[in-house]
Amino acid sequence: MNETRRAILEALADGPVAGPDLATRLDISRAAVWKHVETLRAAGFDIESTEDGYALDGDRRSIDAFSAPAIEFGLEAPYEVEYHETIGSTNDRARTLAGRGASDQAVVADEQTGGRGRLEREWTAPSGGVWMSVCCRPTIPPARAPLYTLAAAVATTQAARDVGVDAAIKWPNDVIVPEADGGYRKLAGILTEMEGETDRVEWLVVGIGVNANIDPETLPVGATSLQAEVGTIDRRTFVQDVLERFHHQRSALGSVVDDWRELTATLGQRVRVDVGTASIVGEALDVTDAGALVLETEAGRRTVSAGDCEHLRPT
Ligand code: BT5
Repeated sequence: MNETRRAILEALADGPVAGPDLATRLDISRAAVWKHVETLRAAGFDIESTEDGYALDGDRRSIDAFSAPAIEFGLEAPYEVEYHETIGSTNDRARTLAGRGASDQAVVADEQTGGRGRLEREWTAPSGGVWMSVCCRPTIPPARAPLYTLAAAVATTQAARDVGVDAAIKWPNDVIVPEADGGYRKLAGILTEMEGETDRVEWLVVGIGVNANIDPETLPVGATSLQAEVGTIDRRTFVQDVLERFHHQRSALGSVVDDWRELTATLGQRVRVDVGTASIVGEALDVTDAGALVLETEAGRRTVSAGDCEHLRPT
């Protein structure tokens, strides 16, 4: 966020301040103060003109806006946010920014017109969702990159639980809402892309797509949304929660798998994992330190590092 606007918000968080006082404090003209306040209002900040000056409710939960300054305000994680009403794919945009050297940059959109899933599958992303990609430049070998995907799945599941949704992780990266009959609906998906060499990651883009305030009728069969589960949510605080939790996870990569195990619905299930042309059926026993799934099959124990996993209903 623009430094002057951040300073104005910080000043107002302590109580009302008169325009001329703000101008003196920030060493800018009164007209400039007025222009910045108008920009903040347009971004969704509820700044009133009172007898005592400009006034803002300092509680970040009271700001009902979905925009870059609103998401950055009070965000306790070091990400810069770029917001788009509509965009092709936030992952594509984050990749472009990563190619230009960006780091710790989040790209957030209300709607995507060319959202992508894994293996170039289509990702349906109408207005009302949380479509977000975070670009990072970690100093890790490529073999540890899948931990970033698990970290995003953990963060998203925790944030969904924070708004009251009984979410769980389906290996490796789907956030689902389990149903009483053993079935489940997909709430969110994650797509991680990276560039690097054999021993070093150059950049990682972690794409997180959450069906937030969306009618599931407009989504593919088998999908659900936060709105369908618990009603309309505040996307601004939800995104802040995901970013803060993701940051916490990526700062402690050694414990990501343990947190993932706590939140998964896959372990203990009979599953089918499609790995390219073959399918493996077995009981999901555990995940390795690198996030690969360990299966007990009729032919013995197998470990798969990538694939599409389906929970099979008990026979
Ligand atoms: C994923 O792929 O689950 C990863 C989705 C990542 C989307 C985010 S949004 C922000 C960022 N920008 C992007 O362009 N992408 C990322 P996969 O496991 O391959 O699942 C894709 C399959 O999920 C599709 O083939 C559909 O069957 C289904 N699907 C598509 N849209 C969906 C939705 N909104 N909700 C639930 N399921 C959906």
